[in-house]
Amino acid sequence: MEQETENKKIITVIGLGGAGVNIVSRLADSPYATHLKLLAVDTDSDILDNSPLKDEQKFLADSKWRQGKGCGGNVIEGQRSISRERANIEDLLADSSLLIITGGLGGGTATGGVAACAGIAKKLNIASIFIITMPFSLEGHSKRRIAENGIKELLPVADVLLYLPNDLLFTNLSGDTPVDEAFKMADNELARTIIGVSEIISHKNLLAASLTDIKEALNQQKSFASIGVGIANSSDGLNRNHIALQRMLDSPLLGGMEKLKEADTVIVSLTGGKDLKIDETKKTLESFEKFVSPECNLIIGANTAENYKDQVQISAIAIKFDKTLITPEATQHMNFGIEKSPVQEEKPKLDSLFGSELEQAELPLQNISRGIFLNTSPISHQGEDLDIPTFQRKSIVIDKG
Ligand SMILES: Nc1nc2c(ncn2[C@@H]2O[C@H](COP(=O)(O)OP(=O)(O)OP(=O)(O)O)[C@@H](O)[C@H]2O)c(=O)[nH]1
Ligand SMILES: [Mg+2]
Repeated sequence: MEQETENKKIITVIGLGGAGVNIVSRLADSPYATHLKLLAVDTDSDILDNSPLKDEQKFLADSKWRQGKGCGGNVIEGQRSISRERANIEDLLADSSLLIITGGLGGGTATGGVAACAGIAKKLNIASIFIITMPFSLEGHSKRRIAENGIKELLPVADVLLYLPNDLLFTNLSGDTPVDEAFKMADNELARTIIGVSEIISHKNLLAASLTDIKEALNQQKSFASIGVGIANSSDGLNRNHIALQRMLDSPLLGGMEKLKEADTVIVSLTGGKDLKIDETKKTLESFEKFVSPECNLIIGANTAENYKDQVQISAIAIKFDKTLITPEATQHMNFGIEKSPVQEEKPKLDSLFGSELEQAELPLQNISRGIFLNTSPISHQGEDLDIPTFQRKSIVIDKG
């Protein structure tokens, strides 16, 4: 049985609802996502028709009852529609070893459907990772509430949940950016995150972490995660690993080095072209021990892939297992992206930590304190995201690829 699981390594990404279909469509454009099986599932036929995905990658859910018109923001309908397709979705997932589900919470199809998808994955004994967005503040309270309720439903059944606030994805955009354009950029950011996660899961050569370790980490109930992805190529300078690592640590979706320090498990992966050097790679990955607590289960892996040529990507998922009862208040605090991390303003750059050789003195993590923000509510429902450190706003890298 375990042998069977090890052999079958198909990672399926389901994009659920309108946002999910768009994110998966972006993945289909990316040369770095060719190892992923992509599926777009929606109750809205227009959204699917407008997607450049192939017909066999599209699945119109519950056409009998919804008649291809979507769920119009009705979460109960979304839940019913995806549940009615349980058998078909099981068939679509029959060959998969891991399921990544993406979409935007706040509407009907994805908000209602995510928990049903998690249930299907559980039944098939497939680990499930949810990478989903929370609505913009400007979309209003009611969407936010719908999304938060969706999170509460999802928590008990998802293996890993990364939920990313749209506000954070957009902090580096000017106010006059057209909404369509902004969503496209968010789709790119989400697509990049999904590729990062899948790289972590599928690392196979150079330094291999065992799939069993990873599944064990992912299969824990009620785990909350944040992710950092950093990419660098030869045009960034000689030490691409160093730069990719710095960008990973600056990654807005990670929420700061504090997230690494607090994590129970950190899975980190480095992917590069065939020119990737083993010693330099090991050094970079091993330096991670300094970023995490001594009790942390650190899983590291490295990959080479043809399509990376002179590029290096470092991805890290910081997972914290929840030992408390989930309350609505707690749900707010689990919003990783937007959680205030004033400490990041003080975060030293790798250059000063590592010197040019990446071989370093102790990181001053012990000195980190949340200061006056320690007991404050991390989320602003309405206003701008002025609490997000400036460097975070600037460091979003939009993948145009
Ligand atoms: N990244 C991204 N987010 C989007 C996009 N469109 C909408 N969203 C976000 O996702 C949330 C849900 O919207 P949809 O995906 O359209 O909703 P749905 O799941 O299709 O639900 P129904 O249309 O009600 O059936 C919205 O509140 C937005 O925050 C998009 O194109 N890209
Ligand atoms: Mg829709």
